[in-house]
Amino acid sequence: MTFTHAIVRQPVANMAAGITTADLGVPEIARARQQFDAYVNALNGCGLAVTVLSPLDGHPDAHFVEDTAVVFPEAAVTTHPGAPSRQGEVDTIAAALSAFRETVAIRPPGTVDGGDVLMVGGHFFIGLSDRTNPDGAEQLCDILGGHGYTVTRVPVADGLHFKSSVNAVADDTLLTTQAFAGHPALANYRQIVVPSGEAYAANTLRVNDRLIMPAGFPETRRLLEALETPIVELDTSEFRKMDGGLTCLSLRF
Ligand code: CIR
Repeated sequence: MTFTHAIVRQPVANMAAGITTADLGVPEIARARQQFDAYVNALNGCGLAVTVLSPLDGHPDAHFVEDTAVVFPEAAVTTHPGAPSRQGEVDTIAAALSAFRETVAIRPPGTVDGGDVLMVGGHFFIGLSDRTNPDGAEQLCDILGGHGYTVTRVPVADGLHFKSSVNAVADDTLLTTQAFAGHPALANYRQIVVPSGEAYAANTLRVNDRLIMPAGFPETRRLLEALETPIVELDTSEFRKMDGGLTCLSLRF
C-alpha cells in the first residue's frame, strides 16, 4: 500500500509519566523532541504529508498515536485502548482522521491497541495481547471482513504488542523476533528473524520505498540490506524508555 499521509503527535513535557516496563531510565524531553522531529522529517522524506497534532495534556503516552486507530483505504477504526489511562487519547485522533476517512469505533468491553494490528496487503494480523482482548479483536475482524480483508488472530505471549515482534518489510516478507520464528500463523510469508540481542529492531517501519529502522542494530541492518530497499536509521532511545518505537509514533495511510 502506498502511503500519502501520516498523523503524529508531539510528546508532552511529562512523557516520563507514561506506562513503561523498560528499565532504561527516565526519558529526556529535549532529546525526545529532537528524535520526534527527525522522525517527522523521515516520513516527509518518504513522500508523506504529515499532520502534527499538539501535545495532549494529561496523556503522557498520547504521542504513541498508532495505538488509537487502524487506518486502511476504505475507513478508519478508532480503538478503545487496553490501558485505561490511554482511552482519553482517542477523541482527538478521531477528529483528525475524520478529514480523511469515514470512522467507526471499537466499543467497550472490547479493547484494541493499534500496535497489535498489522496490515500486509489484503490481510490483517490481530495480536491478542494484554491490550487487545477477544471482544475487541472480534469487532475489528467484523469491520475488516466487511471490507473484504482476511484476518488472522495471533496470541501475543512475548512483547507489549504484536508489532513489537512482527512487521512487514516487503510485500511477502516479515521481520520477526526469535519468539515468532517459524510461527505457524506466519507460514504464508518469508521471514527474516532478528538476531538475539536485537529484538527491539523487529519494530522496523516500511514506508513506501524505504525501511525506517531503529539505530544501533547492525546485524539486523545487514539482514535487511539483502532486500535492497533504502534504509533510514533513527535514534529512538527516549521513546524506547517508555516501551515505544518507530511504528507507535504515527498513523500512516
Ligand atoms: C504504552 O505502554 O501504552 C506506551 N508506553 C507505549 C506504547 C507503544 N505503542 C506501540 O508499540 N504501538
